[in-house]
Amino acid sequence: MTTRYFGEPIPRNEDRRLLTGQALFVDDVELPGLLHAALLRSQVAHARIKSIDVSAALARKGVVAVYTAEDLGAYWQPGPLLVPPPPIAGIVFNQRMQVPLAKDKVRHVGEPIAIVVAESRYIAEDALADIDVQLETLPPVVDLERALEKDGSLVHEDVRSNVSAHVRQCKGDYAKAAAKADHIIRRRFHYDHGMSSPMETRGVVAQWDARASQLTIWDTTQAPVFVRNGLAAMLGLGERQVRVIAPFVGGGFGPKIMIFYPEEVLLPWIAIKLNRPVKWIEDRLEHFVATTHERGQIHDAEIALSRDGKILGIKDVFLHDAGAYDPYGLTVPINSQCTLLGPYVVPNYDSTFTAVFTNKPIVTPYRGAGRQHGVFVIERLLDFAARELGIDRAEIRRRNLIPADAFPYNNEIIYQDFAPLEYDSGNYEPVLDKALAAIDYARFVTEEQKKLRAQGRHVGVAVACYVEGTGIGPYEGARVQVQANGKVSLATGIGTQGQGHFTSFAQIVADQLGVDVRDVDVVTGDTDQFYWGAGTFASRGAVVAGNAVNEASKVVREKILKQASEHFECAVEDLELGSGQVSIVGVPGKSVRLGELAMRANPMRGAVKPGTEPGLESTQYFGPPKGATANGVHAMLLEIDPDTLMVQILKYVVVHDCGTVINPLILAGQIHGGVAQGIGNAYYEELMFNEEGQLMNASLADYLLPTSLEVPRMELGHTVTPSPLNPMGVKGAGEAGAIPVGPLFAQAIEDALGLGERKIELCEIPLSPNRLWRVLSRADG
Ligand code: MCN
Repeated sequence: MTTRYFGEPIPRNEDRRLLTGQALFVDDVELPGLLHAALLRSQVAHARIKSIDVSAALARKGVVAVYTAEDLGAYWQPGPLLVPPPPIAGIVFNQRMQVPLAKDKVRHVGEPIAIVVAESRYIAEDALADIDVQLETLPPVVDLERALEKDGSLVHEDVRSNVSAHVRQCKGDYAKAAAKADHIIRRRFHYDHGMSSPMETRGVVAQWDARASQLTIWDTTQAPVFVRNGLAAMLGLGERQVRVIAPFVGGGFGPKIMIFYPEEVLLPWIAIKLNRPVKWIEDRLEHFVATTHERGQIHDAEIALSRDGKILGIKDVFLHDAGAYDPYGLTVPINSQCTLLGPYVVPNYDSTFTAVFTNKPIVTPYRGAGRQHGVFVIERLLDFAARELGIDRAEIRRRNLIPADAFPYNNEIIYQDFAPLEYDSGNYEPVLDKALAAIDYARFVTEEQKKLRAQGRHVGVAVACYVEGTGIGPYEGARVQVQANGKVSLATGIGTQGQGHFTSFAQIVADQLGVDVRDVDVVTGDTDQFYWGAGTFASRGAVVAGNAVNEASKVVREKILKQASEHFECAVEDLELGSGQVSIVGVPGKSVRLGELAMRANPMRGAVKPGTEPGLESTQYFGPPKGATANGVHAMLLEIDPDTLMVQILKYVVVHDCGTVINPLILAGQIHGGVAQGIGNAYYEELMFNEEGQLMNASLADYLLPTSLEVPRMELGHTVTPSPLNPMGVKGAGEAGAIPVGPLFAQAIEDALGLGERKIELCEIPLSPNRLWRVLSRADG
């Protein structure tokens, strides 16, 4: 097989449609008789519902229906979970799920109480003000530590505490290791609540065709098959009666998957009940309070080291803010717990977390899915250790890297997929070397920084390492089919939200079948096109769906060659595929086009020969035994103005190993996007809740997203350690950019301002200029 496309920076073939406004998004769906929905959401964080009177809203002209929990009958139940955790012995997990409309209590600002359906969104919004809800407000649980105080307010009374989950994982014997240590460094770290901000907010359109008994849903979901299966089960329909289409989705980043949102449960039910199509599009304010959040942890961590800077062990006790319900009260903090170990040899580890219910929006995975928090803790501990032991920051990292001959490397604890945390492969030192060389680290710390200081400039350097578990199961499938016109169609069940799947998957097919990459037509995210697919999350598209595409293409390739060998009456070995045809090697003019072979493989007459399958097509599945571990190092030169505390990134380097690369251009885009989000989460974005649980900055005027002015050009480098766990050797890359940016900022700012000499340490994220000013003023007394 010649690889004309695999590994090449092919421009994304979906971009023409996106850039010329041709791509369909959920809000573009217009249907005859379309109704519009708006939700009445709780204005308070914690209250008992005494009564709801919707009569005035119903009387408003143009209002078609108003529903509360009481109207839903047996349908009033939480939707299923995408990845429910298996029961694990010895783990406390008080899972509490959100219902579509609150009945007895509201538990966070933004929780839906009622839904109005009207002839227009304007009328629906106006009618919300007509609904009379009587609430008895309760003390809100906002602060993570106070949430655990005895006799305090309870988010879920039946749990009898605000503990959502409690998990301890150990490796070796930390206490013994600490007793022998030359240095023990303890610190407290805060990583605040945050959120994703996709360009397209969430949205659902539902249509019921009563004559065909067919429900069609356009949804901004990252997991259309999961939504189809869940709705079919909840509505008592056959799976074939429900079609879910996730058209182009303007960013997902995690929160558009994992749970069934109330709107996804309500709109299909309403469409059936009213026998009219209905649309709901989330507005930006709703996105701040009604789409799931992430982050919010407090770590008390300590690291034990030998005199020469070798890690002997780490102990970490942390609180994790689960929000009002905890569909993933385990997954996110387990990610933090595991990712803290990083690329380092940590012989002894003792980590305990308590996930806590609070009256804040629900926390689910968001790009990085809690890995940032673990990386922040270990990377900061290593910085402080380097300072205390008088070892260079890059050097202390190098001394502790897992050596290349130690793989597969078992970390002896359980990972987010509830399987043992084993790194399949890696070669960490060259990644570090490459990053240090690219940032010119040695010269900067020995010469350049002093020169700049002498000129009155405050420039700091930082380097941070991470590993990332990617490409976990369950399996994905793909169907590859050569059409009579010679073009190839590919269908997979995962959705796509901007990751370039239309191109990278086409590259795999094009190389296997010897066709032009533009002749591969890729369909994702439509349950009628492909029956199975868990969805796009955990950087698994390339590993899981990509390998399914490869397997299906390989089978079609074999079929093509067999068909052509019969056609030419020659051996398969004498044939080659290329330019959309099969040719006999060394015999000019002896070739047959794939379209013709496809027609021959689908004869209009005759019986199917025993042992053969008609058609040049194949459906294959791939599910890896466990996740593939990617790794990387980010390095940065940052200048800060000591008066205004505004920063400028002078240079940003990412060296990354995600195994074999399918498309370096797409990969670069993924890394850029991830770093941009990381920069936002590290420095600009801060969700500010007051003591009442009200989000005080729920607008893009007050919640600062980095723009193209704040996000620098990046220098990217790669090393390639193929994963042995899949035939293509790929590892995921979609989240990597976002993971180590927090510690990088903290380290660079400390270095630039010479905070180490003033004994000031930055142990919290986000580090907005305001926060930084508070920390510095506190330290200066
Ligand atoms: N890729 C590659 N070579 C590799 C690995 C990946 O060429 N060795 C390419 C893939 O073929 C794919 C892209 O990079 O086109 C991302 O692949 P992968 O890392 O497998 O990630 P997924 O396809 O599973 O996408 C999910 C991942 C996650 S978890 C989040 S969150 C995220 C992300 O991707 N959300 C995104 N990137 C995003 N990008 C956009 N624009 N929008 C989002 O919502």
